[in-house]
Amino acid sequence: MPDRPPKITLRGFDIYPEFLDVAAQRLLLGDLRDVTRRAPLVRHQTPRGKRMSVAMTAAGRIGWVSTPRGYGYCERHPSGVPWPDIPASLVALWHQVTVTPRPPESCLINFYGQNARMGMHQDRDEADFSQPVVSVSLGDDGLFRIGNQTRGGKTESLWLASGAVVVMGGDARLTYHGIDRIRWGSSRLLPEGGRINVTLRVVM
Ligand code: MD6
Ligand code: FE
Repeated sequence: MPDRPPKITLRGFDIYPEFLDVAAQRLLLGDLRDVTRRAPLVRHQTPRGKRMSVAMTAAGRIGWVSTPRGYGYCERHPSGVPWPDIPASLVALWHQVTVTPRPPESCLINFYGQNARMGMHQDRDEADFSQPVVSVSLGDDGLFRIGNQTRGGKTESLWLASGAVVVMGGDARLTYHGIDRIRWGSSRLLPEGGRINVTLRVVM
């Protein structure tokens, strides 16, 4: 077994900048393509009627969707099909970087095109904040900004490259965070460019 990849801690987030090597990134990309074939990426509308710049889909018993009527977890893709199963590779990764006995129930897949970004937010649509959220990044670098438990205040940023894993748990579980921009063309993993971020969560 090779050694665990290097880990840094920033404001309570555990960050593994190079958790997956290129071979593992390619395998995961194949698993995600199997999901998006059955549950295609969608650019949701926010409750304020704006289209999100990030395109999303999900795997697992429940996925997250947004419409002008509200947002939250839902048992079906907007097309009406149930979400595909979470790829086994991601369930294994979850158990490598967390200590919870519970398996992830939802895997959100976010795709960032050239000008996509994600504003500062808390992940708080889940029932149990003692359960962590784990993210994996693929493709172009994304500038990840970490703030505080309440909106505003000083922030710190770092670039998440392809293969990076972030664990948001413990005291950091409700910390504000977002993606300011991506560095278009910085990775060749996705032939058409862009960035994928998947997050694994216990929802119920
Ligand atoms: C992203 N990530 O990296 C957005 N949330 O594109 C998140 O919002 C996120 O990376 C919770 C835990 C880890 C994350
Ligand atoms: Fe988040």
